Amino acid sequence: MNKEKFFDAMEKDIQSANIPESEKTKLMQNLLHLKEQKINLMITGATGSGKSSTINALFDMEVAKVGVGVNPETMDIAKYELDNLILWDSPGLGDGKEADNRHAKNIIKKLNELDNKGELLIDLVLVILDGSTRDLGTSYELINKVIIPNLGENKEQRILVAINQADVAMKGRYWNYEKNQPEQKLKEFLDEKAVSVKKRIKEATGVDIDPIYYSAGFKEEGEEQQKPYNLSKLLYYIVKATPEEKRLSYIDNLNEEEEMWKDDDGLKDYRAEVQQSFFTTVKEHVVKGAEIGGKIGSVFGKAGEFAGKVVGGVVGGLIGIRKKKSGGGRSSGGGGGCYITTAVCEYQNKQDDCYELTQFRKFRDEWLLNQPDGKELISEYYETAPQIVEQIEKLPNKGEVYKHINEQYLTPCLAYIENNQMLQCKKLYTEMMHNLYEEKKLWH
Ligand SMILES: Nc1nc2c(ncn2[C@@H]2O[C@H](COP(=O)(O)OP(=O)(O)O)[C@@H](O)[C@H]2O)c(=O)[nH]1
Ligand SMILES: [Mg+2]
Repeated sequence: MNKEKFFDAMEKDIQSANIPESEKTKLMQNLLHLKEQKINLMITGATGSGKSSTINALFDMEVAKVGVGVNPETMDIAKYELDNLILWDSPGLGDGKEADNRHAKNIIKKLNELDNKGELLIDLVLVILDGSTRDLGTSYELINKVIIPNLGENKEQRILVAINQADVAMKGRYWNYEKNQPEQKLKEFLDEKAVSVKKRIKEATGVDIDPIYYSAGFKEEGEEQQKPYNLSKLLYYIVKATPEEKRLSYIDNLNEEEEMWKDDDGLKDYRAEVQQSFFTTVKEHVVKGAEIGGKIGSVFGKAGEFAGKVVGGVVGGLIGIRKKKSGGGRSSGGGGGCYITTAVCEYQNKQDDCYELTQFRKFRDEWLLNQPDGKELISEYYETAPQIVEQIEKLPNKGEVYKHINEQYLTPCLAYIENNQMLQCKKLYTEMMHNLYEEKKLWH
């Protein structure tokens, strides 16, 4: 099947956007630059730890080209190419002395390889540990002696450690198969395991790594598919650790089965976080230098929806988050960029071009943007506001919450703007964001 690609959707959006040609040119240049970015992800770990299962769970492997190594020295490392996403599946240690020596040599070589720009080829190494084995000795050997010494300068930024097979970490006990999640006992066991792995690595190398645990799930002949657990958390870790410019290349290649991404520890809304990461890349690297500011959502509406469909709910609406939810009536969210004010106004049945929204947008674009910390504040706002609104929308008493926000913050802010007390307005708005962000944690 020939899928439409995310970059193509973005390109179409740019071409048909209602913005000056000069801005289109800039956006296209930025987009072309991003299109050339390749991610090289190495996945390593002991044979049987679940590398293949993990790759299959995360990515849409049907289109993967398998690179067959002809060179006996590199034959052990399998290469998969999914557009700009390149996976290197490399055995870790534990296959006997001779094989281990060869694997170590191959990994070291790969980690030191440079791309055609003279930069390190491998962006990120994901080390997979088998959570069901007690003896992680060879894995520590792999991490502490083979990988970490060969990561170059910013070691912490190039390695992730993930403990797989969380379901059978206590031989299947305390795993709730119905809910597909660990019971408290197993949770504690896994948390401790993560802490002890962290400690062992820190002691041996001084490098700080926070391992996560998950289950890649599995399918056995004649049995029901066991779904992954914390797969979205794993993806969140991977995306966050990937250089910003390269992140969009994941979008086209994620596993489209929504079921795969559903079960996780719920400590964060991982899918929303991933979505935010992609959004940040669009904002910082596609829109860079182009004067479309608040129009970002209206320009990339289609690409946003497209991304939502393509990745089976992982990315959700991406850029058009608010737009999508409102079923088309709202050009606001992305278009206007005042998520919270828009939500409040909408709740009061006010139009997108109402007096309040217009004032707030003017405040943002004509005053705040020109303040030394303005850009940063606005950028932070784009990161957090959609999440806040999304949470409020789920609350049974959202009307009360909007009313409270309006009385406590927006009305006084508007009064400040009218009196030309911009600094006070900024102060109160910032305070509101901070408070809502903190309160949001209590809403789950
Ligand atoms: N119970 C359970 N089994 C798993 C999980 N991940 C992988 N497996 C099983 O572990 C075995 C080895 O997995 P595989 O992906 O081939 O490991 P690789 O050698 O590292 O590529 C297979 O039988 C998988 O079905 C998991 O999360 N839970
Ligand atoms: Mg394998």
